[in-house]
Amino acid sequence: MRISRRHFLSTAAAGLATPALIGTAFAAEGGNMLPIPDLLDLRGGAKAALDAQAGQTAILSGRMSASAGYNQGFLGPVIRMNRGETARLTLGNRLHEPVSVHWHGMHIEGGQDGGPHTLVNPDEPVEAALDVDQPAATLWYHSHVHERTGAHVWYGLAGMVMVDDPDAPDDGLPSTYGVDDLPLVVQDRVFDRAGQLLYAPQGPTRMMGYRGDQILVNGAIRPVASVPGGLVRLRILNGSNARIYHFGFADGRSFHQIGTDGGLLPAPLQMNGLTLAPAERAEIVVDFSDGQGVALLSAPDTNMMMGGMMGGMMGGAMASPEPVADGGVFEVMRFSVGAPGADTKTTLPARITAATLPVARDLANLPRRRFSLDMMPGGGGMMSMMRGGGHAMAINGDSMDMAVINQQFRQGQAEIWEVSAEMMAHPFHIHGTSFEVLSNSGSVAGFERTGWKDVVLVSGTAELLVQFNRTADSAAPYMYHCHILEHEDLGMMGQFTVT
Ligand SMILES: [Cu+2]
Repeated sequence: MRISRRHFLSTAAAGLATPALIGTAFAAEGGNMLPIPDLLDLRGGAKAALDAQAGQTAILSGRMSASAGYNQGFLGPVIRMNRGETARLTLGNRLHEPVSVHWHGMHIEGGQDGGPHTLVNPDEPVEAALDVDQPAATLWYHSHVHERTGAHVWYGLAGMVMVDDPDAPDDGLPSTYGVDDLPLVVQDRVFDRAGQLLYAPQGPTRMMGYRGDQILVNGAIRPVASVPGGLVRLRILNGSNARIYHFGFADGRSFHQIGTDGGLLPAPLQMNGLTLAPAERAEIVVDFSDGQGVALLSAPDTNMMMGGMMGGMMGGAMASPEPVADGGVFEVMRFSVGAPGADTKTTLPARITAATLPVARDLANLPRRRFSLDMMPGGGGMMSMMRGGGHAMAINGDSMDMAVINQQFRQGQAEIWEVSAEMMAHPFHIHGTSFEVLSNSGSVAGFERTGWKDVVLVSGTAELLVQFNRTADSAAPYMYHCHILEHEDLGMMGQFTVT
């Protein structure tokens, strides 16, 4: 569901007079400096350790919360890799349960993919070697253990990946990490009265996805980024379990999108509003050369089952705080603008070198498959679904079963997937490749707007052009699933081989 410019602006305008400060219990929070994650730089053959560990983190000031992270107490470093190299890591686990490290968006073999069959058990380090061969892109990594992904990501087992292509032309885009090229991992969270991160989906908050009333960027609540007075590139990852953001700036300024999930677009795309569903990424360039600071806002997430009727009906049974903002726009973070630096860019190139993939395009002759994202498989009814355990949701009627391979594909064979969503919009993700969105809800956005994707928000039916150039066997198959993590954990996932 793309929000139109007019819709965003009218919603934003309504919210601007009285900015809906969110999280009433901790309304004074926010305003700290944006944390810039450490870089774990694997370029040039450097090898590094990535250890899942428990933490105690002051996300709310003065209150420590149990949390988890990779190499740190909450979230993880930005991991940087070069195309054409093998990225090597030793994956460790100092927690008390198995985790994994799924490389979301990477075109790597099933055995390298870090899905639910390739666990990292406590105190049993695993050597990982990732053969990086895809266009430069903003990707991410997170734990992906069947029925535990929602909890793992919520408590912090996630981080960003930047793939660089040393052979790609330098299009003059802002690219100084942490200065004019900023990673922004946007997540919503719930805290209990003691200030502890709280993950307790049940009833409607489980069925519609678990959303929080506090917005974190790189682990800090509504932070402030100090940026140079010129062009600044923002690599935005929606790392939330379920929340869809409709971003825009408080002063209505336009910005340019330059990249989507799988890499760069053919040309900068001017816009005022940007929708990102869970796990989607966007690279945008914002012009701060006027020196004016500004807040990044989001319109509320309206992706509710049956138009929110469930939430209203079950309101008294809500097990967690209400989602952010009752109908209001809310603040995500702010930017304060300093002087331009020596390397600050001031003009965007008219064309950029788009990501390319070798995919057959004789669309009329391609095989088709259908995928139905089912919230009520077997017609078991609402109450049975709400009580249901790991099998309450499904794809094509089949709930995720670790012992069943749901589909088989041929390496290098392009196909058209027709994916349809039931009862809500679902962000559909495919492991192991990037795809092109041929149509969505009956409209054709075009490659120049969508680029290569690995997540698409499906409301109605989407047609995807899909081709796998790597393989996955039945010991470590790829997954396709809804990236509302509560839906994934409830079984809206399937697994497949590519041979
Ligand atoms: Cu879903």
